[in-house]
Amino acid sequence: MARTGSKGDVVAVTKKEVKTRQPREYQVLLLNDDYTPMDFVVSILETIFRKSAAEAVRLMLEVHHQGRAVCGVYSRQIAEAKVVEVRERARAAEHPLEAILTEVPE
Ligand code: TYC
Repeated sequence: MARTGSKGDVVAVTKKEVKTRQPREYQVLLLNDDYTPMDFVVSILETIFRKSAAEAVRLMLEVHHQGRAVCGVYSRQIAEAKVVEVRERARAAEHPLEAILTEVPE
């Protein structure tokens, strides 16, 4: 880019740095409750979070015992869609299962 300097001469202006940021990532967590059947949670983990049968059982038990567990890490748009999908599937089956999203710290 060319600009006119203070004495009227033409000086070149060069941008030294282009700052970039990694896109933020979001964890989707499932929350425990006393009513949602274990096999329903396993099927949510297999279908919405694409876990193997063994990993789905392991994660379901982690939620059951610890109260919550990270089930996947996604872009914000995908993470929000997963939370909505869990809620819709759970409500359609009349289960209180809840999912939440948290930002992965930079
Ligand atoms: N605690 C539930 C039960 O005993 C099972 C469960 C696991 C519910 C994980 C929710 O996210 C959950 N039936």
